[in-house]
Amino acid sequence: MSIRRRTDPQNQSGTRYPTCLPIPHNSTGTWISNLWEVNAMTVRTSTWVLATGIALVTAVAFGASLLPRLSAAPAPARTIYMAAVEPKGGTTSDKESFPTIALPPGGGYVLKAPDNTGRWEVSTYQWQPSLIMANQGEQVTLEIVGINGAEHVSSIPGYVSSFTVKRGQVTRVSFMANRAGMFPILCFTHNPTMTGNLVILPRQ
Ligand SMILES: [Cu+2]
Repeated sequence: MSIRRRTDPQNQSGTRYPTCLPIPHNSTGTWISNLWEVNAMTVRTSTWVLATGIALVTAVAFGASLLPRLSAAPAPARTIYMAAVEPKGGTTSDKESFPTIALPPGGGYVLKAPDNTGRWEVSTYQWQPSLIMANQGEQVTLEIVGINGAEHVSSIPGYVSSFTVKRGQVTRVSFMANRAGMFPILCFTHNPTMTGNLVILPRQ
C-alpha cells in the first residue's frame, strides 16, 4: 500500500475515508484521511500480486507433496496362468508300427512300447502356454498348476533361480520385470521340450 499527499484543498476537511480501505492513523490514533490518500489502484495491484504468490506457493507445495506418492505408487500387476501338461497320442501296432528310432533323451519325450494289447503311446512335456509376455516395470505372477508329471523342478534364469511345480498343486512365482528381453522357462525334469519363453517388452 502506498500513500500520497492529497492536493485538492476542497477535500482536506469533511471528507469521509473510504470504508473499504485500511485507515492510516497518526500517533494519537486519529485517522489522517484529510492529509493522505491511499492509492486504491496500488492496493488492488498489491493484493493481486500477493494472492498470485500464495497460489503459486500453494501449487508448488501441492506438487511437491505428490512426488513421494507418485514414486511410491505400486507397479502394475500382471498374473499369467500356466499349466504343466503332457500332450499324448497313441495307437496300436496293428494300425501303425511302433517307431524304431528312439526319441531324444532328457525326459521331455516319452515313447512307451506296445503293451499286451499292442497299444503304444508317445507324449511330450510342455509349459502351457509356452510363450508368455509382460511389460517392463510390471509385477508379474506366474500361477502354474501341475497337470501331468509328478513334479517339475524349474528355473527362469535372470529372474527366478528355482521353483517346483507339483501335480495337483498351484505354484506361484512372482518377480518384478525390471529387465527387458527374452528369458527361458526351464524344467530340468523334462529336457529339452519343457522350455518356455518369457518375453519382457521394453518400457516405451
Ligand atoms: Cu517338467
